Amino acid sequence: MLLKATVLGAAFYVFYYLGWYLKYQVQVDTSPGGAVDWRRAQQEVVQVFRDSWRHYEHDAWGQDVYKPLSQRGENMGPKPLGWMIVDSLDTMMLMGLEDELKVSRAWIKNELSYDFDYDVNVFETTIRMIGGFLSAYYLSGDELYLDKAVDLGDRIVGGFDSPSGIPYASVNLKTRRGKQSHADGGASSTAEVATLQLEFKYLAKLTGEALYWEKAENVIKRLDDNNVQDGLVPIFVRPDSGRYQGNYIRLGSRGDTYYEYLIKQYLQTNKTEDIYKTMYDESLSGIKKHLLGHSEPNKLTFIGELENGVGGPLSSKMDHLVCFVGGMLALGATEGKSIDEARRSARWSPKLEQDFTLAKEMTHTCWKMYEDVEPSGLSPEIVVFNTDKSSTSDFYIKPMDKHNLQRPETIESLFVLYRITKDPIYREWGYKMFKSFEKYTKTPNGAYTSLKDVTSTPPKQMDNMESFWLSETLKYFYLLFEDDDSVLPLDQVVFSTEAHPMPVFDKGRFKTGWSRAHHEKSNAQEAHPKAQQAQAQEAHPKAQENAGAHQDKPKVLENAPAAEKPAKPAIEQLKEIKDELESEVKQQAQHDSDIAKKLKSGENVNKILDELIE
Ligand code: DMJ
Repeated sequence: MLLKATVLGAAFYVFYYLGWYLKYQVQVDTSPGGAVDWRRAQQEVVQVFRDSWRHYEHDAWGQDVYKPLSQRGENMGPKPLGWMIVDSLDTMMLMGLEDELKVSRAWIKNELSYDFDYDVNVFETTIRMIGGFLSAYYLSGDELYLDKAVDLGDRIVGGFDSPSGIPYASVNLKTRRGKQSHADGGASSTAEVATLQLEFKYLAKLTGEALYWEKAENVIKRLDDNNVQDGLVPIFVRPDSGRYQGNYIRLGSRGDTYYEYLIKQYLQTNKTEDIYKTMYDESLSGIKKHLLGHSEPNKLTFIGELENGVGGPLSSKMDHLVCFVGGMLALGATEGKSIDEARRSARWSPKLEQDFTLAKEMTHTCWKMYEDVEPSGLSPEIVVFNTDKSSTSDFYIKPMDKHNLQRPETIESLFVLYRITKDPIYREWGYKMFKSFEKYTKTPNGAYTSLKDVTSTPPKQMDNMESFWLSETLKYFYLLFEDDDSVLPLDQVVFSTEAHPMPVFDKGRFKTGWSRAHHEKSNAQEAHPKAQQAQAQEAHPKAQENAGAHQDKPKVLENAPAAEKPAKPAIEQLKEIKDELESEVKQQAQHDSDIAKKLKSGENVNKILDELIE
């Protein structure tokens, strides 16, 4: 008996240990051909979303701010804006969380109104709320979300009514009047005013309302009128004059998404608006020329800051926010195709290969900002790269910059790079990052929160969960572990800066309504006068309701969104216009000759005139 018990006990121990070992392997063996089951990794992400959501629902339902440690919430103004709920809708659709969606929709329908006296930030409200509604509408086709986007869009667009058309920092939801920033001498952030265009142009496309389109593109025109050196823009701009304020240049806060939305505007309208591509390319060569640095001892490529403008010294400080750059560069080089396909295409060039290499280098640097940080394996908000030859580590962290807000930029780049290259390394890095978030940002009661200090043991937590944890970070983790490339394909969908997917579309009746003042050659004169006339006639949303605004019907995710019809080649468009004009001329000639015949035959002149008037 004793012998049997000993043998059984030993066997049990061996099996138990083996089971634990295998489980451990699943968690850490991310090597190529290793044991990670990506489907399961994806379900782990869903579980983290669910837990985050469940606690928010329980502690702070409907409120804009969530404090997971003190288990309470609050609103930013007198009434809720839907910050958490609206920003999360498309992630829930993607993950198939029907129950959560149902409750959220009901709350939006019954509780959410924007008709109250409160100043909101134009940029944040656009990217999180309007963007959230628009992508929810795109994925579900549910009109409630479009109606909400239109209602809020009509309020926010008042913020563009400055002397220059550059939006003020804030706008009052009730009066729809813009308010300049209380700080920064009343200037707006460059990134903020130049990161509204995807949302307002898609809103224009869906409603036919030209005002959204014109206001949004005018901002880029006014910025471009400043004719900056090498496409690098200062981070503040004055809504009164449209002039830049100061000469601080960076791709971190207040500068970042200006560059992101240049290339994404080009992609959104199916590569028909070259003006944005030209501007993006200019900026990119400016970045390469003036902002790149390399750390010691490992020569990590970083993008630094020019506190005194072009020509001044390069600071080696880099915000985590800059980490979107890897994804942006990869998207710009390949236009969302796989790298193999892009390389085979006629447009591929040594310059694009160089852009792509930079994309990989920057993504690697951003991964190191996680991997090299002990004990958490999570990046701080800001690092300073060491460039001194004697350095023993690539970067250091200042005491005030040790926090981690569960930001998405690095995982966003990993997702884009993985989709484009299929190199498993990006998933492996991503999975390790995910496990670190899971381990260190989980609160004692199972919610998720941000960190105060990624370097302390254990990492100190902070009492706040941002909505972008749900709308961006977890969405990009989920997509990184998705095997099916037809889920939100990168050449058919553009992700907003808040990770809200919107379709690539033909701009149809809309046109690029501006050209670059300081460039001899006009980039944008493409619209036939007839097209302009048509656009003017269709300015009101209601006029559009039945006018094919949904020609590319939004699809639910199981049937991954289809591409819009590709734009017709210019030569075909010109032919169509020519045919149309010829037929108009013929009709007119026929008409004239009919009248001449009638007059000759002595028909009553007044009758003929009546007919003509009619
Ligand atoms: C988000 O709101 C957006 O990604 C924005 O572009 C930058 N800041 C946060 C995430 O870090």
